[in-house]
Amino acid sequence: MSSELKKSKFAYFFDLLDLNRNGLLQHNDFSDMAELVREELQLEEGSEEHKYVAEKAIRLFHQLLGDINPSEHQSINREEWLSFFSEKLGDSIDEDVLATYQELVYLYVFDFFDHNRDGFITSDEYECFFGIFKLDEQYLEKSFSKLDANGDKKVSRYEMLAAIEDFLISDDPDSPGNWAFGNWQVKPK
Ligand SMILES: [Ca+2]
Ligand SMILES: [Ca+2]
Ligand SMILES: [Ca+2]
Repeated sequence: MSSELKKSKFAYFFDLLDLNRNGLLQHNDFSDMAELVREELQLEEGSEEHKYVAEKAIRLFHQLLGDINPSEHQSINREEWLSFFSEKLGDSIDEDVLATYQELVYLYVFDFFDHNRDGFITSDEYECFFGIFKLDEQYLEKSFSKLDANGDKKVSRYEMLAAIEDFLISDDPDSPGNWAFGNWQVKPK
């Protein structure tokens, strides 16, 4: 069992990654995401950089498939997702699972959006993240300010990793990291 707060964050994260919003995490959610990033970064189709983005996008999906072992081939449903994360990051925390997903989520949501590769996410770069995942922009500013713990108008790797950890395991409704990916209380469109 895990708290209602955690459950709603896990559910929100599933809905966010389910890019085509069909209730299943499948290969195309991750490859389409890579394609959107390719367009955004204006990478040439088939270039080394494009391949790098595509491979990295799929890594998260492959880890999920290996860990969740879904009943349908290459397709993870919401129940399977929730039961995996409730078991591993619920009342007792599996530190290995936490470390693995903290890093993968970091690579998935941070690295891609650091367009100028300076090691920081600015609010413009974060806006692009909101755009690709079709998140409600009215929460953009609030989310960004929660992530930016030291208030220097940019989010460092350290700030992002701390926020992701909070997002994944914090039971505190006031924890700023709950806001890492927008407002988890509102289902993404
Ligand atoms: Ca989907
Ligand atoms: Ca940057
Ligand atoms: Ca900062």
